[in-house]
Formats: sequence, C-alpha cells, structure tokens
Amino acid sequence: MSLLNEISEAVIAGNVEGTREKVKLAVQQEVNASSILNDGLMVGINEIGVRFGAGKIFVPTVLMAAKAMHEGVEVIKPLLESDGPTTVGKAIVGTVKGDLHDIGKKLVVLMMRSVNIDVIDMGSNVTAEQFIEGIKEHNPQIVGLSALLTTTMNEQAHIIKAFEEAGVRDQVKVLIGGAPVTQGWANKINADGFAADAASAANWAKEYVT
Ligand code: B1M
Repeated sequence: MSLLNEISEAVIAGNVEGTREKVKLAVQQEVNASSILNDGLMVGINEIGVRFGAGKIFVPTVLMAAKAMHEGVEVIKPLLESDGPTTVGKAIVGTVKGDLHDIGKKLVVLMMRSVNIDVIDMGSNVTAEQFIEGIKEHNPQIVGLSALLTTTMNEQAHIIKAFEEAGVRDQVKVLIGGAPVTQGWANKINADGFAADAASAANWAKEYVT
C-alpha cells in the first residue's frame, strides 16, 4: 500500500495519531503537501461520507475521521500557508448558521491565506447578524459563506438578503461554496462567485482583490 493510501486508511479508521505520523512521514519523504491533502486525507474523508450516506457508519465514527483529518491538515498547514509579508486583500469566511461542518471552510481559509489574503475565520454556525458585524468591524472586500447541508444552503440566500437589507451588500463580493452548492445556486441567490474547492476559492479571491 502506498503512503498516500495509508493516510486515507488512517483517516477512515479515525486513527488520529496514525494520521499525524503518516502525514509527517510523507512530508519527510518530500511528498507534495497538496498531494497529501487531495490524494490522501481528502480521499479518506470522502470515503467516510460515502459510508455515512449509505448508513454503514454513524456520527461517532465520522467525528473520529474528522478529527484525524484535522490532525493531518495541522501537519501540512505550514507548507500550505504563505510566508509572504504582504497582504493583498481581506476576507471574512464562515460556515453558515445551523451548519457545524468546518473542515472545508478551514481549508478555504488556509488556501486564501496562502495567496496572501488576510482572512478572518468567523467559525461555524455563523448568523447573518454576525456576518454583518464582521463586515462593519473588518471592512473586508470578500465574504465567504460555506454550507455543507442542503438545508443550510438556504441560509446562504438568507444572509445575502440580510446584507441587502442592512445596506452592506455593495461593499463586498460574496463567494459561496460547500459540497451541495453549485454555480446555478450562486446565480439564483445573487452571490458573486462559486468555488468548488479551496484552491479555486483562493484563486477567485486573489483575482478579485488584485
Ligand atoms: Co455531516 N453530513 N452531518 N458531519 N458530513 C455530510 C455533509 C453528508 C453529505 C454526509 C452524507 O450523508 N453522505 C450529509 C449531508 C446531506 C445533505 O444535506 N444532503 C451530512 C449530514 C446529514 C450530517 C448531520 C445532519 C448528521 C446527523 O446528525 N444526523 C449532521 C449535521 C450537523 C450540523 O451541521 N448541524 C452532521 C454532522 C457531521 C459531523 C459533526 C459528525 C462531521 C463534521 C465535523 C466537522 O466539520 N468538524 C461531519 C462530516 C465530517 C461529514 C462528511 C463525512 C465530510 C465533510 C467534510 O469535512 N469533507 C460529509 C460527507 C461529504 O461531504 N462527503 C457530511 C471534507 C471537506 C474538505 O470537504 O467540506 O466539501 P468539504 O469542503 C470542500 C468543498 O466543498 C469546498 O472546498 C472544500 C475543500 O476543497 N468548500 C468551499 C467548502 N466550503 C467552501 C466555501 C467556499 C468555497 C469552497 O467559499 C466560501
């Protein structure tokens, strides 16, 4: 079994320590950080999603896998982050109200930072009011809204409406994403952009602010 396979298996097994050690080993062997993420960790968590969706595993198993994934991401974080001193723009990013999924959102934050965008991570379960406060406090050019549930996608629409009502919609570009989100949905709810993954989100943000 290749080391990347071992990493995905460790995530699937919810083996937090094993994931950390195997990712460290991959880094020592100079495996590219993006490959560790996309071909190792992500493969594992996606398989967990399939098994969970099929009712073969339950929430505690998913939580352990998520913890293992987090641990692996922590190891490669310094390799994905930029060490450039200049910031080219500012964004606030959060997972919308009612939604606790934060792994993808954290990756979006990480990748945006890697292209020198100053990102305020608002966390998960973030209300429209908190996003509006965030805009007033931090004055970002970009607001990123992550949603992983078909139910919480509607909250993205609600938040954009709330921005209009609060008179802050024109101050920011709104980027949306998350597994069930599509470009069609972005068009429908009047978002400015959609990104399918964290790297595309960073590219979109960079293009907009530079
Ligand atoms: Co949940 N969950 N979960 N879960 N969970 C899903 C999303 C689900 C698809 C699983 C399934 O059934 N197959 C399903 C949703 C079904 C649906 O809505 N149609 C589901 C469900 C049902 C639930 C609960 C309702 C289960 C329950 O309690 N009965 C519950 C809801 C809790 C809540 O939020 N209120 C729940 C809970 C959980 C855990 C807490 C156990 C855990 C989350 C832990 C955590 O995040 N700290 C969890 C997990 C881990 C998953 C799966 C297995 C993995 C999600 C993940 O982290 N993927 C997921 C199945 C799946 O997605 N395959 C599932 C890896 C991550 C890197 O990918 O988040 O997609 P992702 O992010 C990507 C892109 O989407 C994109 O870039 C990221 C990186 O490339 N992206 C953006 C994300 N945000 C973006 C924002 C952008 C741009 C791009 O711009 C701003």
